[in-house]
Amino acid sequence: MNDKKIEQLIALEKARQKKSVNLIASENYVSADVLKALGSELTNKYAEGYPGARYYGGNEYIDEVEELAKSRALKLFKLDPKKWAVNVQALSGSPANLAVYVATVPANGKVMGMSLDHGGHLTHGFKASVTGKWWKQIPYGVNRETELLDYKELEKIASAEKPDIVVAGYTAYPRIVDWKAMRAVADKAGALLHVDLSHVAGLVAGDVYPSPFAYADTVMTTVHKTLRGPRSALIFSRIDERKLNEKIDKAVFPGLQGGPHMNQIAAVAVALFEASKPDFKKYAKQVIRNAKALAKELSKLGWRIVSGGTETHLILVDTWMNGKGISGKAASDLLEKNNVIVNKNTIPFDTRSPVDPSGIRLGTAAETTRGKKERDMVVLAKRIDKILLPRPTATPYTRDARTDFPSEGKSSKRGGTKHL
Ligand code: DSN
Repeated sequence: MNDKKIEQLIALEKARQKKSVNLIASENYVSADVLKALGSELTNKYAEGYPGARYYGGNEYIDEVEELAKSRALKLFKLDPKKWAVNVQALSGSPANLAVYVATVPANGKVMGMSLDHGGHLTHGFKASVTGKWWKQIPYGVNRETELLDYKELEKIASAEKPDIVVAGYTAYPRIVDWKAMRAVADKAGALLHVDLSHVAGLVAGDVYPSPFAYADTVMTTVHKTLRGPRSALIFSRIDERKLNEKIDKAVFPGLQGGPHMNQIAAVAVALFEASKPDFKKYAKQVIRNAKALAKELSKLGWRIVSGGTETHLILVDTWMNGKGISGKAASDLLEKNNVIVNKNTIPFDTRSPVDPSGIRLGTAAETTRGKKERDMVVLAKRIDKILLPRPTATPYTRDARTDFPSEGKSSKRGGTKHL
């Protein structure tokens, strides 16, 4: 590159990625083919509009790229193109969720979404996001005792509040979501069911996590998490008399965006092609195996795992443990100094602040791409434990913890695990 400064920064970032253990639950490593599409000449092209109806000339091949991305997206999630449509132009998850609300929720309407501190997302109606300013959030969370979704409780909220849309799908919920039960929640209010599948889309594509499509009206997913593609988003919608697909297309363009990023859309198509291969199913299975192995070993070492375990790629660790452990920020900083990259995260009913919460979130999608297996996770858990403890303030603690790994604790339900 002639721009030596940027060339150097890219090289430094590449080296940082190489030397770090990446446990950011929302990150992954794309293939060389995805990178090639991202860095291609497609970035030069303006393509406002949709295939066959563009506002600029010269879109002959661009149209084919977009159609290919759409047909691959529908095929990957086993959707009948007569019943489901997909928009592939949204730039990423937040604008995609915004487009869904613009298309479907009236001004000042209600968005029932999980609170951010329980594992929702900014765009599920959080007050700092425009989705919480233009619409009213009806928040919900997990049960204090089980740290799981309590669908009957959610039904009560939906009945009382009558939201226009119910958002299911989370950023820090390590468990399988009962999509049918979420449909029942939406039905209590006569609301649309919108699923934000971003975190687990790759697991659904790999057939290791239940698909929400039988129950949802709209499904949005980013492409860059477990799906292992570029930063972008897909918005699926049912084709029926409600014309959700047409409204969503209009909300994306011209509602919220101009020209789509066609290099990105080509890279999405490549990632969808890769995710349709048998190897991707093996990958998705291994992602969950690795998460379970990491959670089990951390639990064995005495760390409290929120909800007692995981059924996905992600693990929420209560590092604070009511003051007997270490705060989420301190844990994340300490791990980073030792080249283990995680993010600090609130845990449900957190007593600390989002900037220095009680937990950290770990995910195995990126390290599984690098070929890591269960035995590596055991080593990694020990490494994490060693980095975090002992600290000057560390005191031995015993913590009652619900766990998926009862043999590691003292009793099956709330087995105290000792951490010295
Ligand atoms: N920021 C993403 C995550 O880390 O979960 C969600 O968009």
